[in-house]
Amino acid sequence: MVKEKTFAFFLGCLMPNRYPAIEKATKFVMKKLGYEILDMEKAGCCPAPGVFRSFNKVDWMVAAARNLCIAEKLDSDILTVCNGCFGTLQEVNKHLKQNEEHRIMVNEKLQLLGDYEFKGTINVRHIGEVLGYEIGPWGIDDMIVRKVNARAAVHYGCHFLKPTRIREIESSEGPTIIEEYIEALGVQSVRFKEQLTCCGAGGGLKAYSGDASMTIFGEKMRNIDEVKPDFILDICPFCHLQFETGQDYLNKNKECNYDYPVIHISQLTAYCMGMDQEFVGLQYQLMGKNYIFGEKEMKKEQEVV
Ligand code: 9S8
Ligand code: 9S8
Ligand code: COM
Repeated sequence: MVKEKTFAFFLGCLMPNRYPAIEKATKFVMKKLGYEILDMEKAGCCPAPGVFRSFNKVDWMVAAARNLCIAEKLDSDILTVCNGCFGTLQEVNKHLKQNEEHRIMVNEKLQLLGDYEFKGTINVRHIGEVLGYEIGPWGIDDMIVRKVNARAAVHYGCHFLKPTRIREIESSEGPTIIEEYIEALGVQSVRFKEQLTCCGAGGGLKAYSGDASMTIFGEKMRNIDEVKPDFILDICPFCHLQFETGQDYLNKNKECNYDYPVIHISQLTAYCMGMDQEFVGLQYQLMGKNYIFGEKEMKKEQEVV
């Protein structure tokens, strides 16, 4: 039996290396909501679905199963804050629970790595659906100490909803889970053209071809810029990286002039639950940019209680 209100926190690669503030914000939020967050010692890369799965499906499953075993030993469901990590871990977990032949094969290989055996006792969750469905906009009311009156361009990314038959969250054609959730934080989502397409980073594209990646991203930014949001909200550190560094790239190389703050759903939630801006990491992300939560726009905040 998995422990109630406890999660094994799967960090992935990007967040601890590039965005520790997202990690800190996530822990802050989950603690406020009464959850215990456990470290997954010796966890490795998930490994990224769009990259490793394409090269070798067996190795991809084995490496993912090893991570799943670490959480099984903690008797806890996994919490991820990254679409890619969710994509891999949720899919391999479901697949190995159902496919005995693959489970036996993967377990044989796991033995070579140490004391690991996939049993299929846990589930894998993404912060977007934990906040959006399990806790829900209705469940955070008591914890909210300030709201942000601002308009956000919500970027879902690919692996959170797709493939829908495996994710089983909601339709990838017209999702509303994140929109409805952030409304409770005072944020209005503004729809933009081609909203649900890729940010251009995933599937190894950013590493393989910076040019192709920036072409896709450039179009995304043009569509976002058309509706002039106050900030961009994401639910994935890899999309986060693309939106942050990509804007700088377009400004330097394509004569653009973007300065949209990029905020992960954990950071936004932590801020509304009272975490200091300094720790939420926003002062870093918004440095020299459009200070949504900084002095310039402080009046946009609304103290609720
Ligand atoms: S791990 Fe290694 S590259 Fe990454 S962050 Fe999220 S997807 Fe999973
Ligand atoms: S979109 Fe397409 S593959 Fe992905 S989830 Fe995060 S990075 Fe941006
Ligand atoms: C993106 C992960 S979040 S991957 O690059 O598609 O594997």
